Amino acid sequence: MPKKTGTSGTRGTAKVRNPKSEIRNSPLVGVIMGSKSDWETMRHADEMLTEFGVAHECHVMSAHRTPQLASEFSANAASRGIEVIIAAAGGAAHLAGVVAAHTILPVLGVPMKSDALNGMDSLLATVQMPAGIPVGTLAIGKPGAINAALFAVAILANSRPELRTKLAEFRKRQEEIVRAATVP
Ligand code: RP5
Repeated sequence: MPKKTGTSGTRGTAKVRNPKSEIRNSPLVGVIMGSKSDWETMRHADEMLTEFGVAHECHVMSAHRTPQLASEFSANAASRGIEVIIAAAGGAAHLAGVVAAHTILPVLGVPMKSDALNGMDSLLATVQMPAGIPVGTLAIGKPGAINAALFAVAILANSRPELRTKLAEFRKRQEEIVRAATVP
């Protein structure tokens, strides 16, 4: 059963994930997605941010179904203390680009795997931003969701030594798992 995601990003009633975060109590990362149907993929970003103890929030909002909400959320994110936005969408996936147009915060785009074109449409719509308004685009689907969270952690770690240490430990654990792996 997917966890509940709110849509009230600009109204101060959103649930803060990881409220006991040792990094900070108010959201540092805003994770938004075009549809509730994206949550099954984007919960992996939520889980990774939680693993790193980064306070964040998750919302459903759409560039085409709720354009005003998406614009307000992006325009207000920096003043609310958010430092990175992760935006996921599928199909004609313009959410990350629209968000990036309204903020100078770093925006990471995650293309969702679509039924019609297996996510190629989402990938191209997210990655092919004309020069001037960048969207840092990750891989299609679950790997992109996980890496968007890790990328956000890396950005935040520039000014937070405790996060830098956690990221280095994460890499070390990953390396140890691969080194210890055997095949039948
Ligand atoms: C996009 O359309 C969403 O990001 C989603 O990936 C896709 C399909 O949405 P639903 O029709 O499942 O709500 O806006």
